[in-house]
Amino acid sequence: MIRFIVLGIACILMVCSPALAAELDQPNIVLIYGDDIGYGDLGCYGATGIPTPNIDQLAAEGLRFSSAYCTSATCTPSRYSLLTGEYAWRREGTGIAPPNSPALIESGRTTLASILKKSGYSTGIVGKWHLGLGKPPKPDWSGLIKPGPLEIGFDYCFLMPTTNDRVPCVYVENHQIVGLDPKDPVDVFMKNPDGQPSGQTHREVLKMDWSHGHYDSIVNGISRIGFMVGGHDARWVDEDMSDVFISKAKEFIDQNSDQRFFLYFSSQSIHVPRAPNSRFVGSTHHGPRGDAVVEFDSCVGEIVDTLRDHGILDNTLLLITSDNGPVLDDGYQDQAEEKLGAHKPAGPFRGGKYSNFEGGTRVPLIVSWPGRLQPGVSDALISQIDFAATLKTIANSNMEIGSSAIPDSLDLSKVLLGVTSSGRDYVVEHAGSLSIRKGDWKYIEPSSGPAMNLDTNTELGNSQKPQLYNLANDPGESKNLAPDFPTQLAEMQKVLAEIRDS
Ligand code: NG6
Ligand code: CA
Repeated sequence: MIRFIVLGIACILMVCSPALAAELDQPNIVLIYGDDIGYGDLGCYGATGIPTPNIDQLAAEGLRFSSAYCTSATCTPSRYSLLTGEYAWRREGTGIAPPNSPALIESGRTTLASILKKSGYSTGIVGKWHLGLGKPPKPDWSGLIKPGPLEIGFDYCFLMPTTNDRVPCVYVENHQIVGLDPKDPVDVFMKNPDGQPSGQTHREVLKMDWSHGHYDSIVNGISRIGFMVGGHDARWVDEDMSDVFISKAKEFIDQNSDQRFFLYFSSQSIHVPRAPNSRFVGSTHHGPRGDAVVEFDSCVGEIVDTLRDHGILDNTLLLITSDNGPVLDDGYQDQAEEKLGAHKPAGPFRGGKYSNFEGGTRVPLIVSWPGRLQPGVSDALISQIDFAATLKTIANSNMEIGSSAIPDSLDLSKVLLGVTSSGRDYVVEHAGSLSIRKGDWKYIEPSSGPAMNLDTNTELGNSQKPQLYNLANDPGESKNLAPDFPTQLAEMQKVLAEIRDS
């Protein structure tokens, strides 16, 4: 259903003067990527107990998508697909990257970043990476950490290398750990190399206790996945991480405000361990999980203010979305479940992070280009797999790319800018299995995986039987219609098989 009258940018471009057209060309692009933020976690998607005024304002003045998807129900594959335009499930080894993972995207590959760089954009990433760094067998943590983002199209990077619950708990700027004392080199192990205190041996000293996993090295009073040695002066403080990332993002914008730029702001919020700055503690009744969403919203506000201060907000396309669906207890006892109340992190959808159900991959997507977009809600089907081809068009790139580059990415620029609400015919979702949504129908292929992730208390949507749901009247995927609609089922299976084999 089309819920907004489409005027939008195409009309402006058609009637405007060449000078204005040139001005509209090549907006700055800021992609704000949340971590584990669910469909229902933002005010503009129905959350009532978590104030997100900055995002809500962008949504009110821009476009809010109701059927936007990340490609996978976990981080690494979603991020891989986002940058490469290739479904991660086509590639071995693109699951959740461990602390010492070497770089997963080969140097020189065509990516969203390299396309924009070749189109004249200055390109930067600030925040979570989680796509591996360095050459096999593992990164040279105390030396030059490469390849990484700079080898696939970014001019600048300031990274949390993996996740905030994994070692090494240090920032990497371009090819080196920030603030590393050469006399205290960093190394990373999966077994305790030196008998150091851990979350298992010294549980009583932790400021946030773990619930499953996360019981190795203790950094900033929180035990993590994996062991790190060294780098004591370089270790991060979780409560300051958002401020650190925002200050680096501002620096990048300051330095590039007189030229086109692409900033991929990849927040750690609201991944565990959730440790928002004290300014945000208590800003919701939902404990650290809710407060971390508010901190994320504040970061969005700071980026918008910085763009406005430079007078470039009106020529900046902002995208706000998330890498996978929500989770409550992802390994730390932070009262996310106890303080949930009536809040529905996945909105009307079933499952969450790790799940084949819609909660795993249906995510918020807000698109803002102040003054350029007709405000509204779009029900178009769109996936983050499409960002590469879509932003290539919006960046007015003439770059010739081979057929093997960004192979699964579709140019949905008209959808993203609200010129049409006719999006993808289908979208592939990936968790333990593959699913496909086509129109209102959703098919989940059979699998022998467990029905529940017992650690996180998530319904995974795995079943040995094929599942078919009609999302129009059953968004919560409660009634399996596969036995009743064999023709529809066969059609969905055929389309998914074709995509898989293509
Ligand atoms: C899981 C971790 C979880 C989280 C996830 C990655 C355990 C028991 N669970 O393996 O806490 O780190 O990996 O999250 O270790 S993601 O958002 O980066 O995909
Ligand atoms: Ca994530």
